[in-house]
Amino acid sequence: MKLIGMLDSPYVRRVAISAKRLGITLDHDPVSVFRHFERFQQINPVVKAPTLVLDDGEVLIDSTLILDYLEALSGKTLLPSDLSQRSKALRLIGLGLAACEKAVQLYYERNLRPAEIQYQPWVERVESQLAAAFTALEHELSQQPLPTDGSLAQDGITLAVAWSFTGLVVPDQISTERFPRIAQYTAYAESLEAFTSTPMN
Ligand SMILES: N[C@@H](CCC(=O)N[C@@H](CS)C(=O)NCC(=O)O)C(=O)O
Repeated sequence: MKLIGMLDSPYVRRVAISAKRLGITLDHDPVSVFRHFERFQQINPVVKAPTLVLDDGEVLIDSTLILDYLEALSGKTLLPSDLSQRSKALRLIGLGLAACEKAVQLYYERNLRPAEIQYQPWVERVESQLAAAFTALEHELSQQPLPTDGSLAQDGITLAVAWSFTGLVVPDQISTERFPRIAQYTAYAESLEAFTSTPMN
């Protein structure tokens, strides 16, 4: 199986890290959705990262759907089976994915759209949504911290990947002082082998 996409994409990175935690070895082809658009198109005409090409040639997209497939394949899961713990994990994952989406939108707005046609109300809306996602995540961690005992599940992976990615592409939007629990948890996650062996850049 081949994972297509750059690790500076939070979605590609969460799949790559999760696969390692599930004990699945993926070949990785770091094709960029921008710099290698035509090459990406040949693999997947929709040009979405991550793309997972299965051994039989089937092409999957969307990190959450790819993770669903990899979990089914491995017979393991990175989600709690207890329903109440599962809903807490799903909330963190949803917030982390929303943060990724908003950071990506802001990055595209700043780097792809010419300055003279940028629409400030849209930028401010996205910035407020990004801040809201991290504020909610910080609150969740204040209510129930994630374990830092060597364990790593999908909520922690997605949260840490979202924070590191935001710090990479729109660093002015976050600070350790404002979101200390997220920053602290991310420092823990980034020190684990699954993360250090899957660097963003
Ligand atoms: N919901 C998707 C989002 C994937 C996504 O938007 N990836 C970006 C890279 S970070 C991408 O493919 N961008 C190219 C484009 O949308 O044209 C997922 O979880 O995989």
